[in-house]
Amino acid sequence: MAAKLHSIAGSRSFRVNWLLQELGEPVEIVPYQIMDGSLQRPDFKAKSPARRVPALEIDGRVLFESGAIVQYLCETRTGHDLMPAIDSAERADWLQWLHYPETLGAGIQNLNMQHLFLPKDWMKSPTVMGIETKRLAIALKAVEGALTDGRDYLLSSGFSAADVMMGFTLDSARRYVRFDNYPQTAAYLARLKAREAYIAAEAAEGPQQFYTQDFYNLPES
Ligand SMILES: N[C@@H](CCC(=O)N[C@@H](CS)C(=O)NCC(=O)O)C(=O)O
Repeated sequence: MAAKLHSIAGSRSFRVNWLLQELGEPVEIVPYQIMDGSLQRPDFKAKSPARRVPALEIDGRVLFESGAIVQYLCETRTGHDLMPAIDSAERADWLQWLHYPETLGAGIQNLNMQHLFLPKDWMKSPTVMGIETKRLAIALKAVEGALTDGRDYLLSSGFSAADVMMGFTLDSARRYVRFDNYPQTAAYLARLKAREAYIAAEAAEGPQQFYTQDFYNLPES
């Protein structure tokens, strides 16, 4: 039976969608929208207590929290190179890069709230926007630093599930921080987006509907 992914196109559920494509696992996408109340439906609350996506129905249970789902899939599926072995020298790096995208994600989420979802200008705070943009720019330096030795992916051994967690996140971060000062990161993101599984995941979930601009500037102060 195909896994069922509760998903909003272009949200963190993309990580799980993409990983399932990398693994060649069949997936049925159950679509939601961020602002239409669909996340509040009682049947969804039973699957995701914080009423967030992703939630994944798989192996006779439901899992929420994207990083945990990605790690679970890597640990329960075989015949892939998406996770270094537990006794490998790269395992700790893998865990670090698997979870670091949520540091970036927290900032992106706050910026999404400010730029996209607060309905009235008086609700928005230029101070919060400025601080969160700066914090995101600082957090991105770690990614650029990890790639400066010329490696193609976060681990020197090659592509892994940590890149799946990071790739989606960078594609959102670029809406708020220009990547001109992060050339390795920009090239890395382009490399990830060219992957067959990434393209298949995009096609499976359809276009995202909340970003209407390629880049969001800070308001004039
Ligand atoms: N740490 C969680 C965060 C989940 C999360 O916040 N998902 C967002 C979409 S990217 C969501 O469902 N937001 C709906 C809301 O905040 O109401 C994860 O990685 O799964």
